Amino acid sequence: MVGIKAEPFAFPVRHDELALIVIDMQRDFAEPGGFGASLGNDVSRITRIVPDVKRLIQGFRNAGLPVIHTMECHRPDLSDLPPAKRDRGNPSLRIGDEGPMGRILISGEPGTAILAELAPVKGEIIIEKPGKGAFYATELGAVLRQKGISQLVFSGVTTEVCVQTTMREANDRGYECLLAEEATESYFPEFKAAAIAMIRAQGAIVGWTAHVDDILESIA
Ligand code: TIU
Repeated sequence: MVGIKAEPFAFPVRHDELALIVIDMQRDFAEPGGFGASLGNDVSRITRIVPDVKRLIQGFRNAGLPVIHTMECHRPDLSDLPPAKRDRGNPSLRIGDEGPMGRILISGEPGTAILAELAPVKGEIIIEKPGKGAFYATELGAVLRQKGISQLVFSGVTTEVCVQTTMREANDRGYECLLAEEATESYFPEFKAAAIAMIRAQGAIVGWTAHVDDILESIA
């Protein structure tokens, strides 16, 4: 078995147990007027990774490997939104408020949708999650068990928030995790760099990191 070229050492890939997770590539994080912008962030950084996320998704689709999309969002009645999350910081619009793309981070609203270029196709799983981690209060664990998945390639946003939180949740559950470097982004370049460094430090304490080209070559 030839592993995927990765840091801190080759990723011991088992193609029949591998899936791609695309974290929160939603308009709310990438477009003006959404949740990310309401927190004061420059959202233009996020759209720059769309081509790399797209070719990663396409590679998994071409290989017949599962692609799982997540969306950070809440129920319209806000019953899954802890007040501590709604009230955190000093956002110009809070979760549930009416914004230019509909209610901020609410399931089914236009702004909550996945970017059109990265939209899921028929048969792909979409996990709606109320937290930063994709395992908390979702069916993700059951879905992966049912599909016999034990290795996860990660992409999406933001690197140090929802992506890293989900990688840590997955790592503790026994999954081997590989982060696709060009297919993830943060509003803060220094946080992306730090997250990549801390994930693969100490002999892959949280997981591996690799370039999109090397991942695609392995599954081609
Ligand atoms: N604010 C921020 O960096 N991220 C989030 O709130 N959600 C995700 O990372 N998806």
